[in-house]
Amino acid sequence: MFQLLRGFLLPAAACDGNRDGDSRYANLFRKLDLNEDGRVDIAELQTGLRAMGIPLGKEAEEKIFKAGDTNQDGQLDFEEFMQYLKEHEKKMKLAFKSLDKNNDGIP
Ligand SMILES: [Ca+2]
Ligand SMILES: [Ca+2]
Repeated sequence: MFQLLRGFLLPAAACDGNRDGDSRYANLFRKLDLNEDGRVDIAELQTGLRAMGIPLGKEAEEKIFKAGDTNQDGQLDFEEFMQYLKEHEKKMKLAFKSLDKNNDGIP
């Protein structure tokens, strides 16, 4: 989990502009979209998380996927993906902050 938070949040702390945020999401999305069809399905999400060293378990992965898939077509498009991350990044940042006791950006 820390690995994800680190790679994901530290660049954001350095430059907090919206455009940078979007390209960060786009990079992550491209990484997850293994067959490059512009959508991430649950298998790609699972594979991606595992490749990043974060096997959350089937149940948690399905929960994330369902929460993100707002039109329930079984795929996450970029918009859904970005929306999900935007909503959850705040929470992740808070969690990260509480771990980072001396505020140097490293838990
Ligand atoms: Ca795909
Ligand atoms: Ca969808």
